[in-house]
Amino acid sequence: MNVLDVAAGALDAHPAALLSIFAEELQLLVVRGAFDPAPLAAAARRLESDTPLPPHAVEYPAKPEVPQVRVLGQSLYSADASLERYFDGAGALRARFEELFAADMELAITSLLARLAGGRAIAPLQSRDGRAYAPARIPLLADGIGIPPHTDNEFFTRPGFREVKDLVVPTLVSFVVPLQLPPGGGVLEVFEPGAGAAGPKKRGGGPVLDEDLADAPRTRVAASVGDVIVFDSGRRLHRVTAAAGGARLTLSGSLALGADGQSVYYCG
Ligand SMILES: O=C(O)CCC(=O)C(=O)O
Repeated sequence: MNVLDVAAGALDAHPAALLSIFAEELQLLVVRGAFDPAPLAAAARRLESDTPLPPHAVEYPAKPEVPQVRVLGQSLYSADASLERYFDGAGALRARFEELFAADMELAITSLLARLAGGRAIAPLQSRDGRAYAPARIPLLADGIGIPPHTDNEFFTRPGFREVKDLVVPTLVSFVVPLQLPPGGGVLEVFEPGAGAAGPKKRGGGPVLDEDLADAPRTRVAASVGDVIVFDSGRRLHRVTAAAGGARLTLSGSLALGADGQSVYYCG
């Protein structure tokens, strides 16, 4: 796996790192010290205590019966085909972000990504009728909860992606901004190609499960609040181990190259 672990101050040496992920030359990028951790941690504390998040079952195609991951903002992969509720929520989410973060986080993240995008614009995804997709989502993994193994390109088969699959090249890359990391667990693991494949083969099909991955080669992503993780979530099997000793909160979103190849679009 090709990994680039770089301090935010040294990013200018890697002006097309994001494009390298789409091109499958790089799988994982960790930008250290991209943001001041204090306002991120403060937002996480508020999210945890003041405002209980609405529960959302995260319907990962890999394992829909997993315990609930709560998400502020609706993930596009759990939206229905009408997208009515998703678009209503997207506006509310932008307003909530303004209130939660001292800085304009959408601008801060897109400015960072633009430094890695080889001159491509980083633009919010818009529907054909001009409605704005959500900028990101905030999944909250309570103690004991993780995200099961999956690859994000599977989301293109979901009802919420009905329009998106015509607007972009159907390969997703994720960005993850940790807001709060638990003392144990809650670690992103990115696997080598073919990891765990023997399990579904033995079962005659279905998804790769946690128990298939015991000996699978992987990269565990050690990050801190203030860092940004960008990785080939579309093609690389990945999971987040169960949070232990506290909750894990991240501000996360998906990136895709526009169908014309000139812009990189983001959505939650
Ligand atoms: O929260 C993370 O570290 C990864 C989230 C994830 O599974 C994804 O972006 O597809």
